Amino acid sequence: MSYRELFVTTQPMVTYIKPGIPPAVSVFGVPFDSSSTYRTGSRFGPNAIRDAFLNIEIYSPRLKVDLENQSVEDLGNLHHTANIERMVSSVEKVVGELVDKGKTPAILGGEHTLTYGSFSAMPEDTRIIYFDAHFDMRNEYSDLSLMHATCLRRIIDKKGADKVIHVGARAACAEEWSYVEKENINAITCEKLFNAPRPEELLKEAVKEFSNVYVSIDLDVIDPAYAPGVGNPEPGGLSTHQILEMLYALRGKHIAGFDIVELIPHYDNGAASTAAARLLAELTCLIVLEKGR
Ligand SMILES: [Mn+2]
Repeated sequence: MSYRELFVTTQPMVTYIKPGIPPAVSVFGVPFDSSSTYRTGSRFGPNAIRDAFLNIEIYSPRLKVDLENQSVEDLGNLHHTANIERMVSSVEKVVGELVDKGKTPAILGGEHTLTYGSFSAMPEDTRIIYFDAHFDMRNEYSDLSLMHATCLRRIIDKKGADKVIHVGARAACAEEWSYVEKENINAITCEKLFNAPRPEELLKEAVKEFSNVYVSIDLDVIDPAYAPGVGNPEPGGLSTHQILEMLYALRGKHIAGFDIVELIPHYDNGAASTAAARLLAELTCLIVLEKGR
């Protein structure tokens, strides 16, 4: 053993490997925020989530999985670029390579735009569960056709509306609401969620027929009272407890990959970053359970 191994840490990287146990997830960060429409700074999100993750308990009493006994690998962050197409194409290539190797990508944003790249690399039978306060289904915004307010629209253009389950909408322009209706998109809006006795049952029902899912979480789906550090805060959202219940409803599904996006540490008080870390931990535990480890 060297002094480096004894005294020097690689944190905030969250790699820890238990001998003989392949990594449950392969974490990588996408420090990209060049097309943010309101507050910028989500490029600082990935390391803030890592930092929070290193400071929460990673035993899940609910799922009875102890991540201390599992392996997680952290690949680091994507090289910074301000070019949207280049970022999206790099994400698609990295995710495609991970999927080919049988690994499960866990992506930390950065802007939601990255999901266009990551979901493009998913196998054709994968459905996306898109948690967001917004629909992200504008056709164009800020003179851009691919950016974080149009991301899901571009995914639908490419993969089809039947691939999408949207959860948590409460803020979108009139054109997006009519687009959702016209395309018959499965949207579990906040209005539906808050009128259901057990909101997580709505998601359970929506994914009933699907075995492979990709989970994309814009932290603004959570109410700003619980997660203030996001790019486009929107009142009237889920509590942290409610989104966790939604994730537990996915127990038994094959989660092919996931992302947690739009954290802006500079507007946060620690609530959104620890919520992101908790979501990272619980999603990883669900993956461990599904892999039967
Ligand atoms: Mn959003």
